[in-house]
This record gives sequence, structure tokens and C-alpha cells, in this order.
Amino acid sequence: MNTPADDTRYAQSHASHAKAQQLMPGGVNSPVRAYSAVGGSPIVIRSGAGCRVTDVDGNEYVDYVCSYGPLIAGHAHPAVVAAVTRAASRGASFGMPTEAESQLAEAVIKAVPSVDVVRFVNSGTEATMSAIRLARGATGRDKIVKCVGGYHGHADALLVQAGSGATTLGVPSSPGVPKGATADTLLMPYNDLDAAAALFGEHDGAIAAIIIEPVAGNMGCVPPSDGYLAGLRKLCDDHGTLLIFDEVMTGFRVAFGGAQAKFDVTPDITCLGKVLGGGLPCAAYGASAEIMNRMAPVGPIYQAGTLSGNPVAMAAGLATLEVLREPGSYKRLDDLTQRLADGLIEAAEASGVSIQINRVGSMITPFFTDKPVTDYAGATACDTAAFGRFFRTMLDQGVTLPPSQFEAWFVSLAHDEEAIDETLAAATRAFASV
Ligand code: HOZ
Repeated sequence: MNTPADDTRYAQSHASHAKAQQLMPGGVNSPVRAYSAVGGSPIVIRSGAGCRVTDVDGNEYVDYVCSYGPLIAGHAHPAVVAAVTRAASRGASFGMPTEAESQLAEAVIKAVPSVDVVRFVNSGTEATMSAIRLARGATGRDKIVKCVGGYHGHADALLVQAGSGATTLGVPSSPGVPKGATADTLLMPYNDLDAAAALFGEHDGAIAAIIIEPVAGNMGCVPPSDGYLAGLRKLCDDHGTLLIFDEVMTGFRVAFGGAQAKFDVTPDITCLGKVLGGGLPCAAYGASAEIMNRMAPVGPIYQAGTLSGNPVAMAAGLATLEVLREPGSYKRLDDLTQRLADGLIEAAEASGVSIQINRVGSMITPFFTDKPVTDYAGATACDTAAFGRFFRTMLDQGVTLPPSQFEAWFVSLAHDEEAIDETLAAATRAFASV
């Protein structure tokens, strides 16, 4: 355990970030990393191993960012490192097919109920924007529905009332997105089936797709209420609309087959990412052959990518899925995360701090509120200043959390009881500081 902060604890991180700010907007390549919502400047990471990361000052942290989800096997898992090293030694990219693509495609198709044919891309953003194009092309309709506070990457049509970093930075609808790009994007509150039905009432015959995170993860973790996903499935069936599950966060995370396997609701199109690439840039979208074969070169709907299906990323993904296939993996993730949830509630109660824990598998968010959080309105009503104080005190004690109330924390197979208990000891002190 690190000692509480003193003036020199983050000296190298501060110097490094100051230099980075001259070179990149905010010194970062993804806005949430800049710590805007929690104050201070970010720690700069030197390395990671297992469930821990080390910053450039040599401070060690138990890590719950886990790269925002991909690192379900932990940092630098030996099998993943070996697979990546082997693949890289054979060549980084070819722009021609490799067998690794078919191997990972087979693994995805076997695991994910809705996917019979899959296309690899490089990021979750690419997966969702391609899925939207596919849905529009397949239905001949333009309108899409997304949830208020849902985040599906930064493509224009989806950057409307978006969660994650967009909400954290106070720009849920970004300047620079032309009105025309979002004119066909309809919004509904998460977990509100009546609101979804009302949209179909207003726009019947015009809605190509609903795109939804089946477990919301980008307003913090918010599980679907009973019957919600099945209700959306039925509405889509009744109206000839395609249901897209954005499982970039939940795929291979909440179950090997994703949220669709866990909640037993099968979408038409699935987007994957994060765990799929084991920490390397990799994502995918998939569906039935009937739908997917509308994509070029079989069909006319166009989407392409120089680095798509990159062999090093394929190797990292395959090795990560292999780790997850070990018996008991998901039970272990569940048990560890439940231990964290129970301990956080106990620690908060001891300090008289009101929190609500939302958890699905190894995704967890403690919300600083005394009311259940079931949607974006509930998430944004939380005490974000209290979260910021909690965050800083945790950091000072050697625990890295996503620097926003509107993100999920991730537990990996590399976490263990000792790391969780270390986290809870830190949390007891952090709640006292709130
Ligand atoms: N979907 C990721 C977590 N909400 C994004 C991470 C980021 O914005 O850097």
C-alpha cells in the first residue's frame, strides 16, 4: 500500500503530463483520461502486471480501469504476451487475409448467439457506425433509436445525449456534429419500455434499428430491468426494426456469450470490442448470414479498413478468449466483484455515506446517491463532487478508478482477494474523506 500523497508523490507524472499538454489536446488521446471531472492531473503509466499498474514515479496501484474493459485477463497476461510476441514476429500487418482472422471469427460465432457471420474492425466506434449503416441498408429506413446517456463511440449519428466521456466533460451532444447527421437519431430513456413504444407510435415504418448497450456501462453500470430487453425485442419484431446490441463492453465480459447469453435475448446485430482484442485495437460486428452478407464484397453496403483483422490483435483476442474458457472463470469474476460490492457498502455505511452499488458480473459502479440508479437521469443526479473526492483519496492510497462517476469499474481474473481487501481498506479511509 502506498502512503498518502505528499508533494513529490506524482512529480514525474505531473512533469510528463505538462509536456504532453504541449503536444496533444489536454495531453491525452481520449478525453476522460485527463481527470477533468475529478481534479488534479492524471498519473502517467509506465507498466502493468496482473491487477496492478505502476506510474512513472514508481507508485503501484490496484487497477480497476483495466483499459476500460479489455483487460479481463489482467495486464501483461503471460499467454497473451506470448501470443502477441509470436504474431508480431511473423509480421505486423499484411492487408491480405490471414488464418488468425478465421480462427477468431469461429470463436466469436461459437460464443455469441446472434452471430453467424462476423466482420472485424478496429474500434468500438467503427463497429457501431458500421452496424448502423448495415441496419439502414438492410431495412431501407433511416431513423435509429438510442438511449439518453447511452454511448456507442463517437460517430456523428450516435453522438447525441451520449454518456461516458461526453457526459463527464459536459458535452453530451458535441459541437461539430452537423444537424443533418443526427436528424434521424431518436432518443429514449434507458429502462423505459413505454417510451420506446411511443417512439414506434410516432415513427412507425421509419425506424431502421434500436441500438442499445444491453447493460448500460457508459452512464456507470446500469442493469436492464426485468423484461426490458425482451420488450425491446418484441417491439422490434412487431415493427420490422432491427435490434442492435452494443456489446463492446459486455461482450465476453458479463458472460462468455455476452449480455445476450446472460439475459437470453437475441439481437439482430451485435457489436463487440474491448475484451475481443485482449488490449489491442480490435472490434467486430456480426449477425445472421442473411443480414451480414449485405456487406461488400458480397452485398452492396460498403465498409472497409486497412488494419481490420490485424494479425497481432487477432492473436491477443484468441489468447484472451482461451484464458476465459478456463473452467470457473466467470464464477471467479463474479465472486471477486461481489466481495468488492459488499465491502464498499460496508465501508460507506461505516462513514455514513450514501451509495448505491450497481453490478453485473465484473462490471461495477458505486453511485454516490441514496436512490437506486436505473437510468441516465438517476446517474446524473449523483453527487459527482463526492465521487471526485473519493477518487482522489483512493488514488493517493494506491487504487486507480475510472476518473468519472459515469464509467464502470472492471475486475479482472488477475485480481484476487488480497487486492480486493487492500482496495476496501483504502475505500474505508476514502469514504471518511468524502
Ligand atoms: N467506452 C469507453 C469507456 N466508457 C471509452 C473510454 C474512453 O472514452 O477513453
